[in-house]
Amino acid sequence: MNTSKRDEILKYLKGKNFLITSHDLVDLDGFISSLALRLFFKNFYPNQKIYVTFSELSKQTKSYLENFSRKFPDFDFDIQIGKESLDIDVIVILDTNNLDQVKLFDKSNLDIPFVFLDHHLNLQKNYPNNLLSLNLIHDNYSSTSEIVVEFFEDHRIYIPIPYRYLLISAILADSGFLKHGNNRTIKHLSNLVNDEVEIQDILLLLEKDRDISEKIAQIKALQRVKIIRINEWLVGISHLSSFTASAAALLTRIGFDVAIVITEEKAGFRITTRAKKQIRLKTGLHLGKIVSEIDDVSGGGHEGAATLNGRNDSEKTLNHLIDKIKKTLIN
Ligand SMILES: [Mn+2]
Repeated sequence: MNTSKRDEILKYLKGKNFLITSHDLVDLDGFISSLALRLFFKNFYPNQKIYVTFSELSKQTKSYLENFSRKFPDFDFDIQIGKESLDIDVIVILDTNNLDQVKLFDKSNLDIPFVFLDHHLNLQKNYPNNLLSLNLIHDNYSSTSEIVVEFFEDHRIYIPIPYRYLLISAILADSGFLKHGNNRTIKHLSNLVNDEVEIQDILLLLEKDRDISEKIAQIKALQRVKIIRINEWLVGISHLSSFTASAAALLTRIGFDVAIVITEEKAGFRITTRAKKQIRLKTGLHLGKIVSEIDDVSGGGHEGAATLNGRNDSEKTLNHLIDKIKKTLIN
């Protein structure tokens, strides 16, 4: 499946210098899929310049990398942070198809062609310089890393051990330790595991130590939560200044079917949403679609997890969001 599309991308990039990047505050999947994709292309195009640059790493990515570097002290990440590369012909953007989430470039003057490889809902934005026909966007994959693994599988290219650790980590992290995975996810993992890979070591690498500020944030989110009941479903709404994703996840763990956490920022606001699987299956709720349909904000995501960013009236956007969720739940 999609072999020809992957080959088209490969062909297109031949002879070009390019940059691989991902969304801001890059998570493990964005970070690792970028690294792995460069490794793949280096096999074919050893003489082309291939850069990997991110605007900023997320806290979780940083802490994972500390653990990883202890296990593989000689591993050279060879990445740049926050620096635009000059001599490039193309940009490959991983793990998002929303330019608003890419902070490395000013999107208003992005005059270099670019292509998306992503597993979020296709927003079909038709950006002027997007090489639309080369986009590889599969919202039925649980991670971008899986999309990248298939490049290696097409050409039976051996993946070195450290990269196996990285890719398995990314797939586990993004699939919520298989909660959002499918048979294909397990097949990919099984291809990545070999005798030199210890899955228990990988689980250790992925362990996050929650610091006290995160614990306080989660407790505050609980103190502030408002409950809306719609038939048999519970929607929880809270607000926080940081750790919104972990607070939203917490709310769904303690009993809310949908969690909404608002954060006011200097330049606007952000709303993080999560929905449990059961409510999605029974009602067809798709948070990614809902947030992409709200006016005057930019948003995207998956069925069960989506984020939106806005500038002006957070109250109005929140009401709009709740109305849309209600409509889905009542129908
Ligand atoms: Mn991802």
